[in-house]
Amino acid sequence: MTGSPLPVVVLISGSGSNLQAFIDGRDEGSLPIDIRAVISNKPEAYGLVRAEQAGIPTRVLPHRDFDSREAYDEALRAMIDEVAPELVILAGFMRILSTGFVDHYQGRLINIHPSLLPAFRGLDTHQRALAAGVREHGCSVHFVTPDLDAGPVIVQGPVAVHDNDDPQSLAERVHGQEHRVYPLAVRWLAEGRVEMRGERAYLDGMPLVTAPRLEPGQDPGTL
Ligand code: NHR
Ligand code: GAR
Repeated sequence: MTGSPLPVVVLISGSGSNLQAFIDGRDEGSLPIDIRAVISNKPEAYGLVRAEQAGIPTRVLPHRDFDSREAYDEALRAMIDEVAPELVILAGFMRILSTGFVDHYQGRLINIHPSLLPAFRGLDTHQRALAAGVREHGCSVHFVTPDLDAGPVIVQGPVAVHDNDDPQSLAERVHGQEHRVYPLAVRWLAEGRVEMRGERAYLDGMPLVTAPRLEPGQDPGTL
């Protein structure tokens, strides 16, 4: 790996299994990032333990301490900018972010959403996918724009839906793909291969008219 690692901050609310995938990639040398801080809006998030075990500074910013979304987002922005990341990664962060916050990090803020966007924006995606009877589900890494779950997609990780799936079994299969595609997208950003221009994502200078898909079992190096 050449060049200096990309400074990032990871925002979480829960288990932090995607955070763990970043830590593992960093430790294995396949992901050139410097995780400057992990920030959670929930003090009990298990991802904070994962960060501490990996020697990464943690911060907690409970949203209940603030009167408005704007006040919360202002404090969050100050906390992030203190460590000067070039990329802010939402990894199971469950708070909607105001337009001012999103605009401040334009092109430097990404999320993983548990559906094949534009299908199933919002919450409870696995249950809704099963109720809709789709044969294919998955996850999408996208640049965050003010419009919820509507920013340009960088890469998707499809999974097959099985006849006997329940929301939990389906979520587990999607998680397997999340832990493959999210580090891949971050690596592309760290290598300068992906960027957002206007309302579109570009890979190697080419507009992503349809997002690349990493199939289950496919080697990420082939994309
Ligand atoms: N903010 C903006 N402006 N745009 C996006 O695309 C965002 C975002 C903030 C978070 C992640 C997202 C997802 O992948 C995300 C994308 C939380 C909610 C939500 O309704 C919706 C989408 C996402 C994250 N949150 C409730 C709220 O009032 C709280 C829910 C809870 O605490 O359980 O913020 O799906
Ligand atoms: C992931 O499945 C992610 O796609 C989803 O939360 C989970 C977090 O898991 N994100 C959202 O639903 C955002 N609204 P993790 O904490 O183990 O990484």
